[in-house]
Amino acid sequence: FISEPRTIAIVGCPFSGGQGRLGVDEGPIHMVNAGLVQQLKGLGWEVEFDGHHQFEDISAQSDPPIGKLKNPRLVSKVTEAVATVVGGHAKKGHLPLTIGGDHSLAMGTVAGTLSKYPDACVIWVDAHADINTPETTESGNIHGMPVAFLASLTNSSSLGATAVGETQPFAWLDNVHLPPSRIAYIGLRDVDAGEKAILREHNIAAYSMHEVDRYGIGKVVEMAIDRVNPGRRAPIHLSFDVDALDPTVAPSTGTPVRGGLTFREGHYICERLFETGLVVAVDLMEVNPSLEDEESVQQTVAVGCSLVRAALGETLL
Ligand code: 5AB
Ligand code: MN
Ligand code: MN
Ligand code: MN
Repeated sequence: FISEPRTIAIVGCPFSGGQGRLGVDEGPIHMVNAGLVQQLKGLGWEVEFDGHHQFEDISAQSDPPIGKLKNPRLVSKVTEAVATVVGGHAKKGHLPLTIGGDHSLAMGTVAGTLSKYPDACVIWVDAHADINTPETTESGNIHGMPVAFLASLTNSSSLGATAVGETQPFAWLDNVHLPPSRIAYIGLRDVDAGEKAILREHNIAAYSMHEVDRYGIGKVVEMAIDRVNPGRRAPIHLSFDVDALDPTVAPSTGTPVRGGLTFREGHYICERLFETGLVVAVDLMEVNPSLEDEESVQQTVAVGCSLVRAALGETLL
């Protein structure tokens, strides 16, 4: 059913419009400059990388907030383009590896995965649940909302009024549906009150740092897989926000939260998912090389590359 991809297609997404801090758009450039392509070739993959996406033709001339949402037109257009690119690679039988950029990009990556694998499930590794709706968001930053759109907990018509004749931003996502039963979180520790209500209401599989402490990461990963992928046959999309790691491990990121995953816990998740043979797409998001000192930047970029290698087959022995 899943023809095991032998080729990785790197989708570099220098994009920061889903949040307010400049620099996260430099994340993918730094990871590629750190040697990611060679590292993945070293694991035996064919690697296709045609340069970073520039989203050149995408500019929202005038992009005032709609309701609380910031840069809605730009984020909608960029993520729609990402969905097309990721879906295209997946349909060719390649494994798309998307490097961000901010996590709003996952609206595109997961939609792209679903276009090829409609029964895919998502393992979302993050300090945050990224499941705010246009109603619950306090920041208005769309990188805190991708899961709500993917799971159809909101849709384009709930954004509020746009100009007459304007295409509603995110209308392209309205017929994308990731059932809430196919999302599992690992690493949560900074979940907004509105998001907690949503997780409860939809009975979404959520393993916070409390569960990691209680059961250990080994058990948590098995529980997460079993909840979203009971027969262990469905394709898995791994969306890894580097802020899931503790800030001492990955300091250069826009919304760090203390009490996170250790270096090994983060890598274990990636290694174990790869071992299932079910991973069809990987995202590594939210590395921001403009934050913290040079050593922290190097450390964060290196850990980003090493998480990706772990998710794509690097083993310790
Ligand atoms: B990230 C917050 N929940 O909605 C919000 O880094 C943070 O992609 C979102 O996980 C963090 O603004 C988004 C407070
Ligand atoms: Mn996060
Ligand atoms: Mn939808
Ligand atoms: Mn995130």
